[in-house]
Amino acid sequence: MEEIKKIVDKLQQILTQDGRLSLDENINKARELMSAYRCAIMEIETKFKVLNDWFSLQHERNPIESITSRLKSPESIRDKLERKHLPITITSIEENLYDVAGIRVICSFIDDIYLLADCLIRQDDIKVLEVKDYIKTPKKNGYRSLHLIVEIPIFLETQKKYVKAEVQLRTIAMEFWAKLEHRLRYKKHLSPELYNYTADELLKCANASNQLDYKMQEIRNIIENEKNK
Ligand code: 0O2
Repeated sequence: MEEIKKIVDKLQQILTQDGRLSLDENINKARELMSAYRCAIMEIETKFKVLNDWFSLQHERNPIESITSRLKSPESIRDKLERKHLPITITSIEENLYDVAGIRVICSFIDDIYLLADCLIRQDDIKVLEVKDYIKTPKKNGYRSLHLIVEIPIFLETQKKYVKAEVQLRTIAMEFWAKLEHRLRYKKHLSPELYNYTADELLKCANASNQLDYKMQEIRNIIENEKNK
C-alpha cells in the first residue's frame, strides 16, 4: 500500500504540472489503476510460482531461478507518454502503456524460457496481446529477452477488470548483461569515440554470454538424455 501511495503522490505531482490536469477528481482513478496493476503482478507471479512447483514435482527441476516485479515509476511513465506524443492522463496510461506492471522471470536455460512462456500463453484466462522475441531477433545493441504483453483478469469486489502487463523472460546470463548495460548506458559523459567503442564491446559481451547460454543448454541436454536412457 505504501508503494502505491508513493506512486500516486508522484503521479499527482507530474500530472498537475503546468496545469495539464487537475488530478483531484482523478486521484481515486489513479489509486485504483495502480492497485489493479499490483494485483495483476500478484496473479502473474503466482502463475509462475505454480508452474515452478509443478515442474519441480514432475520433472525434479525448477525452471525458474527468480522472479522480480515492479510498477513503472511515474517519471518513466511520463517520459514514455511524452516520447510517444500521447496525452499525460490516467486514461492514457491505462489505454496506451502496456508495461506499467512488469514481471521478470529469470530462468537457468533458454529452453525453459519458451517452455514457461508456452505454459502461460495456454492458460485460458490469459490473453496475449504481443510477443517480442528479442532472443530470436536480438536488439542491435545485443539485448536479449522474451517479452510477452498480456492481459489478465483480476477479480475485485464487484467487478472483473482486465489489466495489461509485460512479462520479461530471460536467462541468468541475459539478466547479467542487461543489468550492467542498463547501468553503463546512463554514463553519459563519454566522447562519441568512447561511446561507440563501449557499445561494440558490450555487443561482444552480449554475444559471448549468448554462446555461454547455448553451451549450458547443450550440456544440460546431454545430461538429460543420459538420464532418460
Ligand atoms: P523500465 O525501467 O523497465 O520501465 P514500445 O512500447 O515497443 O515502443 P518499449 O516499451 O521500449 O517500446 O519496449 P521494449 O523495447 O520491447 O522493452 C522495454 C523494456 O525492455 C525496457 O523497459 C527494459 O526493461 C527492457 N529493455 C529493452 N531494451 C533494452 C536494452 O537495450 N537494454 C536493457 N538493459 N533493457 C532493455 P524500460 O521502459 O526501458 O524501462
